[in-house]
Amino acid sequence: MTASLVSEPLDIASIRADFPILQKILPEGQPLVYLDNAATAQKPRAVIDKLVEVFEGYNANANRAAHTLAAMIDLELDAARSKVAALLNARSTDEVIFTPGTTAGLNMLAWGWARKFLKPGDELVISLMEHHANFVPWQQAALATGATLKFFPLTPDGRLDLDRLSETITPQTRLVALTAMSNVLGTINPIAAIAARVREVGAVFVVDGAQSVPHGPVDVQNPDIDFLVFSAHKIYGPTGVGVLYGKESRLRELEPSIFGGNMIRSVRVDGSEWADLPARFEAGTPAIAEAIALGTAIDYVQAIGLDRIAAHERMLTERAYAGLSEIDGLRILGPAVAHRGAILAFTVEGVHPRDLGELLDQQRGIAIRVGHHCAMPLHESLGLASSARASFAVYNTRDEADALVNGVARAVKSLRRKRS
Ligand code: 7TS
Repeated sequence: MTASLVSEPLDIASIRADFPILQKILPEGQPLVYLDNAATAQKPRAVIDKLVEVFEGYNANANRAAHTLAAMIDLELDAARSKVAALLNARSTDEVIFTPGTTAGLNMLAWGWARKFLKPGDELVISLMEHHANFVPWQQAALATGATLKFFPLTPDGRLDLDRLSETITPQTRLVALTAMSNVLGTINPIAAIAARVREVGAVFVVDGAQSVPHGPVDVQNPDIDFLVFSAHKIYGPTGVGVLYGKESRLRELEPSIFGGNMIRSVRVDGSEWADLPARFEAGTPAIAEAIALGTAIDYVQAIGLDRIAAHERMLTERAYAGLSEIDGLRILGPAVAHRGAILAFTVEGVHPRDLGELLDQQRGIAIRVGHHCAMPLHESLGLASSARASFAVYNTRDEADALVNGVARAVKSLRRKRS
């Protein structure tokens, strides 16, 4: 594959043609404007076709090859694992564990690492901008072990406050778990600076890549991180499957937390021994076709180029940010565009986010998310119960960014008129 040129604009029309759902006309007669990509991304034809190919062509259980179909499925699953390893720049496919998703991966770490190693006096660092999936498992691990849950201070505009890095991550810190990109504030966190401090104190660094991996290049070796989790469904792949990347030395410390078939070397009546990596952390039948189709989704984004995807989404974000900022009483949560990815959450004075979401959907076919976006502590710290959120993907257009801005402006006017 030739190196992609960031400066070369993407052919969005041909990208859109790859996504059957984007051709859909909604019941009210409008085309779909899908701006809820942070919740889940739509699937290109190639991913949908891959699922059909597996189920029609060579469906079998995995890791049991004794017949032709089983051998084919194992080959395909191995190929998908290699594609994930290449995407992340992992040192080996043994460092790639298929999981049911980001939430499952983080729970595996909270059970298999935090609950195994933490004791009273130890510190665990997260932040208030974490999704509940990167919040509750650590909170519960801290409660169970007596370790202290510490919060990385945020700046008033919603960034991690690096001025307080050394007092936050200290020699007492055993584990730091942070999102690479906030699913509400859109903040892109300075993973390299944090990784360097985590190394200094000898702690473990867990990166929640659910929102970052789909939107730009990632390299687990640079900066050097221990664990990274993400979900296939946010990177144009199927639901039900995700990835736990772990540095081999860390995976060897991690205790399995789900036991059963495939993850054992031997089982005796008085005890068991675990299989080697990665099988040790893949008990039971995995989401086989879905994991294989994740490989296809990775091919899809690699062919476009993650750097070009990032550049296109940045253009959309800048445009929508500027337009929304003009609307009277509208407040965008989080930092300036320079520090954020393709997520814009906002509130409007005197307008309930739910009413706004309903109007955009019904009158304009614009799908956004409203609510607390599984980040209740963050909303609470901002004095909010909920917000409205638009989030972009590679197939979104300039016109859709404008439709969002115009749609919000008109909806706000009409909701305010109704109230007065
Ligand atoms: N971490 C982050 C940063 C997320 O945004 C999400 C999902 C998760 C973890 C959990 O991923 P899952 O695939 O295991 O569910 N975020 C969202 C969202 O913002 N709207 O819907 C799901």
